[in-house]
Amino acid sequence: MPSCEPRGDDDLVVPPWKIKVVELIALLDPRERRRALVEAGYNTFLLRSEDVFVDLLTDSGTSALSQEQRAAMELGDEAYAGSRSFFRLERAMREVYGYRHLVPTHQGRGAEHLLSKVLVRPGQLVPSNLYFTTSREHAELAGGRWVDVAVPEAQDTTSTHPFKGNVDLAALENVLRAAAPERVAFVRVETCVNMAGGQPVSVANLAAVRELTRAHGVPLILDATRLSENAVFVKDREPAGESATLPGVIAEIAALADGAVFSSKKDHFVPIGGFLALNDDELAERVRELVVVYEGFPHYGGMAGHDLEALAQGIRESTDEALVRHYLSQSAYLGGLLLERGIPIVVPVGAHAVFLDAKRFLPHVPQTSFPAQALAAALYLAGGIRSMERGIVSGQHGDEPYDGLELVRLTIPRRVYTEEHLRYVADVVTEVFERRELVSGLRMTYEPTHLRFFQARFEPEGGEPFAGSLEPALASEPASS
Ligand code: PLI
Repeated sequence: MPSCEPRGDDDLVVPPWKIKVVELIALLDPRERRRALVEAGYNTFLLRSEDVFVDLLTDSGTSALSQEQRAAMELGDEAYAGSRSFFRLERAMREVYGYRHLVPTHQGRGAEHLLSKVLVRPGQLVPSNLYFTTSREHAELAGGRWVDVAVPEAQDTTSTHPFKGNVDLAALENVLRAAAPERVAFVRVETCVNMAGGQPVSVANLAAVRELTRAHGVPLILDATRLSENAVFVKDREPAGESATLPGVIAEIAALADGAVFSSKKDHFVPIGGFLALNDDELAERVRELVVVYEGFPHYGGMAGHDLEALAQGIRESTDEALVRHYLSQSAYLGGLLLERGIPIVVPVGAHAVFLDAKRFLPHVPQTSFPAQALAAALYLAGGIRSMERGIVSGQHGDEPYDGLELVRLTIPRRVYTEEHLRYVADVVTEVFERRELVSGLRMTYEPTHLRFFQARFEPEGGEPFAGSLEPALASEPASS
């Protein structure tokens, strides 16, 4: 039962917002869903949004704007240079995160690109708590080599470690010791590690990473994309966080790093935008030299003036504890429903999504047959739910063998869906779970060179049975005309 304050881990918090504008959605009939899925090559990225009922592909750029953000957008100063909107954004960033320099970019990967261009030289290492797809790609395009230094629990979907986003300090120290300082480009620590299930990093761990990087003279850069949620986990799970305010913990985490990359499409509730924040004057100058080549003038960096305004307001809203707690309670609630029904998910439930463990969900599908991709396709077929593969398709690196996490992400957009939607999602996942033996694997028919998960295409390994076999589950729905 929902409450204003969460009483247990899985309790929904009553939303601290009400809905003013709605977007209608509709569930296609089963035959139409099958047609849409086949046209999309069994890749949920390639579905049209109008063919989706509940869209849990991503929390990126899919939040509802607040009335304050919309009002602020009216003030957008579209001057090419010296825009008032830039200075309002800079003020908001400094107030909340405390960094000296702000370089806006069109979204997070724009900031990753600039960061890699200025910090990574060929052959240098980038140690990180796991990886994010675009973060690793940019470091490697600049000639760097990604090194995973996450704690082993990050890869264990059943471990209840409260901070599975932590860095393995011994592993990091080994990397730093073995390499001369100039061989390490920077250490990257992601808050609420996306690919591990949205798992937080503790302040104690981050402080220890700070010490190590300082001792070895290597910059420490956060991927602070989901910093607000991480800060709430710190408040709830770390003794030092208990008496602190949410803005206090956010500022404390930010202060432990030399700079941060933000995809503002998540915590900052904007459809587009991101930035690189830095303390070092000279580094910031070098980034500004590049931003004009790749993004735009340093006072807009690929965003419109009204985007800068929505982002400035969004940064402030991301420190509102009631908003962040409600958001976290939605993931916890959905995860709780699935756990009650014996469905294998990543525990503890993380920040922005519930992650189904496809290896345990579909034990009969070998990883080489893309079980998470197949499961994401089955969820769409069964109930029009769009989710995202976060397994071998996203994670496999070149020709290296991959036996890592094989997850399907049910990602919750901020301020968008209600308890009824979440219950519907849980029911559809349950239905597929009950008929899981009918889901067969896929084979890849088209593989793009870069970030293949976005546009790869698949077909069922066994011809048609995959699509056909789930249809009995849909017998209660009206037949298509
Ligand atoms: O999608 P961008 O370019 O604004 O941001 C890239 C990016 C960087 N870091 C992290 C941790 C991300 O999660 C991230 C983007 N994530 C997406 C698109 C997602 O669906 O999770």
